[in-house]
Amino acid sequence: MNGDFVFTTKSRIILSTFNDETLLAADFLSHLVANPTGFKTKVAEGKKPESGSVFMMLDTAIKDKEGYVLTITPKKIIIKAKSAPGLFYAVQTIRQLMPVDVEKPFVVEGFRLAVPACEIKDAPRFAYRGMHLDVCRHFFPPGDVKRYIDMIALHKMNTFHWHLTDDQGWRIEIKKYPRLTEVGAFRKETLVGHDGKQPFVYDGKPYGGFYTQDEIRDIVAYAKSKFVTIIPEIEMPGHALAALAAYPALSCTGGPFDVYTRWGVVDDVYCAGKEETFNFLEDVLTEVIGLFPGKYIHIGGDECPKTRWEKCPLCQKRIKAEGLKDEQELQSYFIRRIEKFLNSKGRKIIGWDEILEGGLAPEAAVMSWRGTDGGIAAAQQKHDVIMTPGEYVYLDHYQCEPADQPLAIGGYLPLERVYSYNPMPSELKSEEQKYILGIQGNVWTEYIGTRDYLDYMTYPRMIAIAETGWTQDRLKDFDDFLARFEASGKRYDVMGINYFKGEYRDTRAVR
Ligand code: TNX
Repeated sequence: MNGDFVFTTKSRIILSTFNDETLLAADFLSHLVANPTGFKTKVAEGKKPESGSVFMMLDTAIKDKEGYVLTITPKKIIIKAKSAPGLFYAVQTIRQLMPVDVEKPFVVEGFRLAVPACEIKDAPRFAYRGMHLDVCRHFFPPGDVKRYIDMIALHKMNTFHWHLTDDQGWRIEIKKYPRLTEVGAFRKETLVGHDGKQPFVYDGKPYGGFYTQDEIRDIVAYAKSKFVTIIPEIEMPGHALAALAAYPALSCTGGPFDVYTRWGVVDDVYCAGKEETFNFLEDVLTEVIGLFPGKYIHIGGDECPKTRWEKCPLCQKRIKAEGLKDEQELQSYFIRRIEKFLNSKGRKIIGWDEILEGGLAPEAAVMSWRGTDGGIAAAQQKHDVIMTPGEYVYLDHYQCEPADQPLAIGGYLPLERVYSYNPMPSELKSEEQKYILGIQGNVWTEYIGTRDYLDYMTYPRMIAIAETGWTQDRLKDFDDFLARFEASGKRYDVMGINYFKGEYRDTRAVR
């Protein structure tokens, strides 16, 4: 089909099913058009397409929950989808077909908003397509978080995993425990350079920040308007030093502690022998549940040294009383107990793959980060899995030869290698494959302290992850992806995204 559809002052957006959710997709398109053109496309309810307008309808004949059929002719645009997210993804596709100046947040004189005629029938490969952001090692203010969510939505991903607590900072206001943010959200200074290298050098600058509950509610609503679900992560039993600095009685030794100023893994963790620990965490999680409506709560579970538990009389007493074999099983007890609580509130837990050790909690979903073995094992045990292996999707790793790059944690993960990943492990039998819900990229921020550097590390590698989550493996082609990125890169320039512009190929690959 030839020609263009051109948005004019008369264009309307007609919704055949008018409700809060479909309206979000329509409003998003209306705003998109308004920015560079200066005119508002009215949203109205109606049963029939109109010439010069966009018609959106829900269609039960479309099988995939997030799928859509988009038909653009010079006369009109028709979008059909099973549900509102599908309408929204069709709008994001329209956006990608628009001239890049559509991204300008002001009126562009003489702007002709045209989209080429075409028909697109599309649906995602995986139901879970996510990005994680660590706001503990470095804090990113609400505006940066929303911008990150915008990029998730632009790339048709649907989940934002928000890593809110860790040794170096507690970032979420909890009304019942004000010291978590008064004390736990700030550290005295930060290590300079890589950890492990002695003598340690610190920058001498106090650092911190947190989100108030009002800010969190605002961000959750913002994400919802872009069909992004937020999974909050509250780390336990390890990576908890910021909380222990605020409430040292929750540790095995009683402290005192400082919010951590280095990186890595800390021996002091929540005491698994004290009832106070569980009371505290249940109180915290109760407030968290009130803020985040999604079904999953991430409880961490990774990198929890057992050093303190081995020596702690209360932890040892718990091991005996509960008939547990060892400290691994104590960790499993800890997670199961928290799971029971969250299940009783209608929520499900996700944890990092360490939660397999000592036995998985009955309903837990697993994020496989130490390679893919944890994900495979969990799927074989009929547990849901998100694939997020370090060697393919850890965007804190170097993306080209490190020599002339700003400091990063290590590793080597060029765009081509990210793109090459197939989240479905070949080891799984066909009936086990359904437990692989999808893929997620992780951005840990020990060495990422600014928004510019966050952009640099995240894009375009995030886009490769988004495509892997959406596109069937047999249709993926790196050369084609690169060629398309050449064009879409201009869009990110207009958006002010400081994406990496160096070597995208895996120069270490054995070909
Ligand atoms: C491991 S991934 C961690 C994080 C670090 C990251 C650095 C995971 C569950 N734990 O605490 O930030 O490595 O790459």
